[in-house]
Amino acid sequence: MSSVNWIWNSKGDIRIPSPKKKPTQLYAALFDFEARSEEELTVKEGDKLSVIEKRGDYVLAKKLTGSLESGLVPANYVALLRDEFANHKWYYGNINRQSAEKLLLAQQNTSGSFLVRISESHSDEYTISVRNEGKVFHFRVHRSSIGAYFVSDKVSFGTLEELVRHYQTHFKSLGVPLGQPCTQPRELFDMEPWERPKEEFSLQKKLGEGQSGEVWEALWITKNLKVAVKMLKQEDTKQDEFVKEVQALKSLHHPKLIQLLALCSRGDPVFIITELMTKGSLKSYLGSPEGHVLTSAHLIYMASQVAEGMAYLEDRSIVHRDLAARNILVGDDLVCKVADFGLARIIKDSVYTASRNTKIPVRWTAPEAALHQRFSVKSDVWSFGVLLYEMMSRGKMPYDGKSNKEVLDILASGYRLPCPGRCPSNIYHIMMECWHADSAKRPSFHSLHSQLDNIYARIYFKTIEV
Ligand code: ACK
Repeated sequence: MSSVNWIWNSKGDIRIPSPKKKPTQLYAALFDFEARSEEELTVKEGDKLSVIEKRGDYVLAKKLTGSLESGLVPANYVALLRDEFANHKWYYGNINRQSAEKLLLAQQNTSGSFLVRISESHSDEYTISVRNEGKVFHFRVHRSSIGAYFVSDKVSFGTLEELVRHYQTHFKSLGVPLGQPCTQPRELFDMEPWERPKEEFSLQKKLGEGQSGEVWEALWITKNLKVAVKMLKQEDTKQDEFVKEVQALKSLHHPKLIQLLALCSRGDPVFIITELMTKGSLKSYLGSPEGHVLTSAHLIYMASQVAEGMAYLEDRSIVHRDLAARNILVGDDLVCKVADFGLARIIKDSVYTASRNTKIPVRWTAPEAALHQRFSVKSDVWSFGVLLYEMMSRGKMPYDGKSNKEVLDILASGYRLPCPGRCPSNIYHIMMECWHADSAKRPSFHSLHSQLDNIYARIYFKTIEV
């Protein structure tokens, strides 16, 4: 087990140390890019950049010559300079299949337009994506054991450039002609549709204060739609936190996850526009008169929806890291949605190591995450158990009266939260499974969803009593 230097702050929360710095990587800009906001970086084709980190569809890059400024650049505007391909117009580096298709099918491209990208499943291989008669075809470029490039094992090439040139002149052997390299649309295809002017929103009622700023109910005037506006003061927010939250929200679509609708990212404060949930957070709902009359059946129905939303994140290896009743929003007819992806990270490995001085919600956090920063889908499952406890106890604070340090100590000695009064034993059994000391033995969100759904169905059809 690694020894970690964690420190208690005055409130008893744990602040976690910075991980070791990753070496920077050298990139080149493939196209001119004009910054549209302060957090973006203007680059000229050919500029050499060091990439500090990837953030969704963007990279945080620093110029290596001239002004030495840093900022966000769309990931498809840069290519890793580990190879000679970065200088080719057809080389699009690390873009996925979907983005390649979107680009190639855009107006400015025609049959024969093509690009080469890094293969999604094998990072040392490439894929040629070609447009032909309104469709996009993808050809995997394999590497032989001696490093040669080939599409068909009948003919191989020393470099990717030779391979591309070959197929540009030998149309038939690929089946579809390779013509001109794909050209970029002038406007940015990803960020623009989300960005709206602030004048389109009329603020109507302050709903409350979240961790990162005020939340308002507003009217989206042009759409005549009631929405929630989360305001982020630039001085209070780390720009990178904001970008992470937005990137995570943009790519996720599920009826049990709060949907991002628009952004006003110019000026201060920044607005994040999401769907409005009429009953507010589950935490406050549980404490309201309406919340007090909820039966176990209602609560199980709601918990099952949360598990469903979390199963969607589980499938994408996305760790929420702050799953709790305060981050679930309730709508009409007891609809529940998972919100606040401020702490979410898209992870490639199954365990994410938290970075920087992130404050963690100890009472909801699995011991291996609180003590050793081992955040994973399974640490979210632990938090789901605590959320179930909050629900079944109608909003009680978990481990009430104990300090964060005491909580960690008693958990280490095997103690677990007790069964709340009126909580059916099969639901408490699920909570206890979520709190298994061995994270691998905790259930998946898919299994939690189906267990809760089954229990709900059995109550509903009166085959069991609670
Ligand atoms: O518990 P609440 O009433 O529900 O108070 C908090 C407050 O804003 C600060 O987070 C409420 N809130 C946050 N997002 C939304 C939303 N999308 N719809 C409705 N209320 C929201 C939350």
